[in-house]
Amino acid sequence: MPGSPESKPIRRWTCGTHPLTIGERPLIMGILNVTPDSFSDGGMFVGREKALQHARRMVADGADIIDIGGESTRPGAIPVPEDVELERVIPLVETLAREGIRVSVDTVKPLVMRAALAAGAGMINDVSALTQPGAMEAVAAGEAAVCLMHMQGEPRTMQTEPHYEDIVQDVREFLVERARMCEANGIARDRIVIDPGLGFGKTVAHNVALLRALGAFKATGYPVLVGISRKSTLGRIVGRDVNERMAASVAAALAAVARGAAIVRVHDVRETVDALNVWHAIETGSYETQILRH
Ligand code: 7PJ
Repeated sequence: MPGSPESKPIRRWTCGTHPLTIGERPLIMGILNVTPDSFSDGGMFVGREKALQHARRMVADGADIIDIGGESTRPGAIPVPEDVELERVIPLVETLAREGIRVSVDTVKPLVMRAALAAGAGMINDVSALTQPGAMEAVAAGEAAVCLMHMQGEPRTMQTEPHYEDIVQDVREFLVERARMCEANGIARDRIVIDPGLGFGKTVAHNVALLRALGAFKATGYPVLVGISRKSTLGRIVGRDVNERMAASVAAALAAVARGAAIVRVHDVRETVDALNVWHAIETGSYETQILRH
């Protein structure tokens, strides 16, 4: 069966000081957005406390990693200055890492990467796959894991007529090339995760094709991360606004895991965990809870 636990190789995955095992069960990455549009009510302190509470809630609901983003990468988004991003993200990394929570930082900036690693982040999640000058060196200097994501163009313009020769081949080749480059620059293989970058310079058809072909990404040997939660492709399929896409997101996460995703990046941790636990029970015949709440 695709996605049944026996079919997945199990290995240790370096994620800073909190190693994880990849392949034993799907891992859940909970999304923590600290861009002002997500926390528009009140000043930084209120925002910070709320953000921490939300992170702890997601961990209690079964999240393995909290992905903190201080710069919006949504289509059309404008870049944020370095000092603003640092101020939004680093105090959260410090606090959560001190509490023993695994943290990933969603950034493209080498300076933010270095600060995040020094503050205890276990993973750097880079939507530009370490292509910014200095980014590769910043990650190589630490021990944390890295997620290499594919994006065509840049957030400001990426949704204007994305084009590929062959969507699956093009994206996979790019990711394998970036991963090899990382290895050549001293980032060990067991620190690398790849991500097809759903919604980043892709049409609905491209995103669906990539999800259907996740097996081709898994076959590279690198663990695959999938982020589809609440994205417009799901809106297009079900005809719903962004805040009404929970069921669609859970369905997509399940389908991604069934096709080989090792990590799913989600907003709705509790619901995703429940769905994956039920699916796992039916796949294996064992109803011992697979993903535990805390
Ligand atoms: C992704 C991401 C994704 C990874 C965002 C959103 C847009 N990082 N950051 N993969 N998406 N690795 O969540 O809608 O798909 S921001």
